[in-house]
Amino acid sequence: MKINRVDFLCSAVKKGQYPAEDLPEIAFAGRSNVGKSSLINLLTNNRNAAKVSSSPGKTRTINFFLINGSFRIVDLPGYGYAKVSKAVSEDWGRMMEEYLSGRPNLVGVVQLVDIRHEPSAQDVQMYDYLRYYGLSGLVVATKADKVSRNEMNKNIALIRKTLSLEKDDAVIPVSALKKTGQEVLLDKMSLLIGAYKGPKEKP
Ligand SMILES: Nc1nc2c(ncn2[C@@H]2O[C@H](COP(=O)(O)OP(=O)(O)OP(=O)(O)O)[C@@H](O)[C@H]2O)c(=O)[nH]1
Ligand SMILES: [Mg+2]
Repeated sequence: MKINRVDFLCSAVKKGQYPAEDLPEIAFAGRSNVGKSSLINLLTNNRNAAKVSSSPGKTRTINFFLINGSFRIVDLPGYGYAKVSKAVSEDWGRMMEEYLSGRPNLVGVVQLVDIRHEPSAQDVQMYDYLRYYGLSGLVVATKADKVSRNEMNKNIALIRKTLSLEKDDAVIPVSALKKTGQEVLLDKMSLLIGAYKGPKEKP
């Protein structure tokens, strides 16, 4: 799959602000500063599609992007940023829960982890949550340019073990800096979109 068009649609903090449920969506989750926005810019080949910043906690809303006029990429707010107040982190939990548990056109979530570190307790919690909702299976290890090939293999094995991945789950190393790994991820995303059969029945 190639992305040749990206349109920013809207930022939302609650359901009433989401776009219609008419197109399949793939969301990106991960701790603050892991590189979610940078990855979206890499995939869409657009340096400014999503805001990237050197100060963590930049993305505080759920941001919807229309891709090739046919599906959406959703940039979720990051977790694990120590400096946010209790009120902000409660808002975060409510916002994520509302989106992840109640979006019938969500086909999958790409979980991002930093290739340099063992996944944190919150990463594990997030991935378990995705698994519970049937949204798991695709993990991206970001900032692959920061490790040697040797370390890469070792760290990917650690990521697989810590997140208790199944054999069929993928861990894809990517680098937004070196622009590597995006084709493999786009192909996986294309499979998810292709398998979409319309919105899930609401319970
Ligand atoms: N070396 C390197 N740096 C990266 C890469 N991807 C992102 N970064 C840097 O990591 C920092 C955070 O990137 P963002 O894309 O804003 O991260 P985010 O996950 O969207 O962060 P929040 O919006 O705060 O949740 C920025 O300084 C990026 O330049 C990468 O592949 N390699
Ligand atoms: Mg961001």
